[in-house]
Amino acid sequence: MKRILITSAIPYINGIKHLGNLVGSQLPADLFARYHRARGNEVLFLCATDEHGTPAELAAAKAGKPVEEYCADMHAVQAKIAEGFRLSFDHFGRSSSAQNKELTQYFAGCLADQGLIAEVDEQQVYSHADGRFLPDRYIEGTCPNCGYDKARGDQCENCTKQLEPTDLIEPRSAVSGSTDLEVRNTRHLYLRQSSLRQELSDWIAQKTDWPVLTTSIAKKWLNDGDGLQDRGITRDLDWGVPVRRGNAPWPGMEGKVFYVWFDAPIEYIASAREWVDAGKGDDWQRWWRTDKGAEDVRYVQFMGKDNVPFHTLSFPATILGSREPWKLVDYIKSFNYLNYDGGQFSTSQGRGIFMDQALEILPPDYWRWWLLSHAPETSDSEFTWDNFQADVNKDLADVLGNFVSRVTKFCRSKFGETVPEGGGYGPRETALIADLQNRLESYQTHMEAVEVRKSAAELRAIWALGNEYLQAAEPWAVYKTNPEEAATIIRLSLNLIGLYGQISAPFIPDAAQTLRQAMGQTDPLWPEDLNQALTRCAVGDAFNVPENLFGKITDEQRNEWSQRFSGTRP
Ligand code: B3M
Ligand code: ZN
Repeated sequence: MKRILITSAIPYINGIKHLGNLVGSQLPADLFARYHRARGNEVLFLCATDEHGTPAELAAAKAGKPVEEYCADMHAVQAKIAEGFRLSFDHFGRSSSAQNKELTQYFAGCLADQGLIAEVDEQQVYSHADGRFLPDRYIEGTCPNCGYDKARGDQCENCTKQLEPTDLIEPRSAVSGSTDLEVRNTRHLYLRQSSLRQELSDWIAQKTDWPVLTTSIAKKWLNDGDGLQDRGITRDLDWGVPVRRGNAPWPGMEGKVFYVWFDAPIEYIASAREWVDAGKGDDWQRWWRTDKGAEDVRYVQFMGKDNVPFHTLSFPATILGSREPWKLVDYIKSFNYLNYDGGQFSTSQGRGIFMDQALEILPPDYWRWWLLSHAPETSDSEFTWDNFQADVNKDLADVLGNFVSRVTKFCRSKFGETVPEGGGYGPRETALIADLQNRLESYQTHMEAVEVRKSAAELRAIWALGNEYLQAAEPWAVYKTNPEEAATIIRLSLNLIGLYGQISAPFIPDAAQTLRQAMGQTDPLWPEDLNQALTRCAVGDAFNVPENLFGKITDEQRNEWSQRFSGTRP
């Protein structure tokens, strides 16, 4: 039995994620977790909400709620939607947890003890009326380039020019509108990650099995020079992990918090502590400390490509720099972007389909299947309603659903709702089982290698084998002259349904469960021995006909939805 630690990038708290976010981290992580659990491995699958930083403050202000309350509410919303998609986290934590505060401060203390923290004086805009320093995007004014009067201190969204707050004409606070601003000195902590450059470079050089997307981004940042500059890990904000050196105060850092990207990955560890504190597990160090049992854990992370630099360089710098035996990631699976109907999904513009909306119109299996079978692995991929309708109807309704329906209904009408006896297998059955064996092995190989699309393609091919067999064996014709042979065909076909209920579960957990229940198999047992798996539905066992496993998406629905989701979300 292997032990596998799985984390998905933790979604920001400021709103509901779109399907592009889902397919780039949480969903493939869930696929992998479900697969490994089904193979009998010990899995710890963790995720959380990323709750600190300016975006959370801004979103809370917009919602008219105190930030703590906003985050608690949105965490509950995201957790419920995650359940809706059947994301099987062992724990869905919160980066604002007490556990993460303590660990973040602890890591900062370790890094300081190792001489890896520098204190740097900077200049920043202070607002007297607000009584606080303003992050760049909290400052508004007139763009010196195009004259737009609502340009932000980091960028003008009218002409897209990148700005410094001091470039703005008549700058004012976006919080209060006050123009009583001044540039002040402020001291910040910097993580001296440039001194870890060689160590990180050597570590990444060993990772020859990582996806090219992951290593190419990591190497670009390492070799460009500007990626591994020392980086500021503190901010002048109220909302965040207060800056402390372990459990001691940090002189000069009063009133400041750690930068959200410093504490967010530490939440991967904190989430395991939350899991234990919630009574769901009894030892988190066994997963995270190589001196406490984690040396035989395989740790796999999932994320979109924009998060790769933080996971290949920044977070490993925190871990390595602590000089303590924390578990480093073993494999980083990263994804390109999913586009939406000729453009990009966009949270800020409300463009595309968001997770809550998706569940309002179709059950999770439809989305899981389409998204995973089109995962943007080697390049960006695109969601279009035509393609979604065509592929879901073909794969789920015509191939899988149709097979199940034809076999069970035919059996019910000719032999009743129990597995018929029939005789021994002929050459066609032997050939089918050999094909299944090959396909199943390659399905497993792709799953082990975290090749999502290839895994989906194999599963689809395994479903298709059932249909092809049925088409060639023609039990409905054979029945007229040789009912015993027809019974053999149906006995094997019913067992195929049971098999599908086992091996399809990582992709389409609900439908897979329906199939297993229909065949009287409640336990998700992986077919380690295929021949044995194909006899689990024994002669005389009862089964049900699952009604409407997958309805087809009609043209009317497709037109209505593509219309409904063509604009931006209000
Ligand atoms: N919250 C960004 C994102 O959701 C960020 C990931 C943090 S992973 C530690 O894409
Ligand atoms: Zn402008």
